[in-house]
Amino acid sequence: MRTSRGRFITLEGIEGAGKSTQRDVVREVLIQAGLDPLLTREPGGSEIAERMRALLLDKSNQGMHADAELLLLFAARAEHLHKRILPALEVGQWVLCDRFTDATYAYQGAGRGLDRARIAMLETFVQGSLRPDLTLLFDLAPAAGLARVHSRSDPDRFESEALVFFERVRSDYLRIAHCEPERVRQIDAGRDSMTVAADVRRIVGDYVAALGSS
Ligand code: Z5A
Repeated sequence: MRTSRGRFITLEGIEGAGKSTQRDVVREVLIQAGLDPLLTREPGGSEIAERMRALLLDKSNQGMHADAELLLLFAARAEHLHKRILPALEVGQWVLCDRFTDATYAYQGAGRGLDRARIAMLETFVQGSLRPDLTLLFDLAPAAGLARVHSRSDPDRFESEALVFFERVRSDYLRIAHCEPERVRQIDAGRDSMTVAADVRRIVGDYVAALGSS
């Protein structure tokens, strides 16, 4: 199945919420619908953007100014958009991206305390009118998410933040979901992976079916 323009689906949530795990479920639903989605992530997703990601996650860059972090994220996003996301959407391919600009509002806006209006300005500058068509927000208590990722590996620069930082991030994600209920579908990620996957299959399946019948 091909539409004239591809659809842009994003996955959001705090660390350990299960985005990577559930990305495979979304991909499977799309493939079953005859689509061949581009899987990608932010920050990163293209060669130069991945180098910017390394700078952003590197724990030895602890002193990075919040404005520099914000600009670096949008610089990486510009690269990623022009090199991979837009070319795919333009030829009708669907794009499935692990995190996008909602993460910037949540982490840099609420987490770091940067002005939302400045983020909105950069969003329009870099993306024009492009916004995700569908966003799955995996909502989880930060203590539970951090316990999942800390048992996995050495924490990166973001994962080294205090619990209160992630509480602000989570609250802002919930604010966004409240403001845009059509685009952002909130999923309780505190349940076991199979139960979460059933919700993901239903939401994405319904979304694809609705487009097919419209
Ligand atoms: N960032 C930003 O600040 N601003 C921005 O604009 C953007 C990003 C775009 C990217 O790091 C960092 O960049 C991110 C925000 C910042 N902060 N951090 N850290 P990343 O891509 O490396 O990190 P992540 O996106 O948070 O990925 P993650 O830590 O891997 O989380 P996840 O993908 O949501 O979870 P997962 O890998 O699927 O699962 C984590 C573990 O939990 C794993 O062992 C699973 O087996 C387990 N898991 C998953 N689901 C479950 C359930 N349901 N029950 C029990 N255990 C589970």
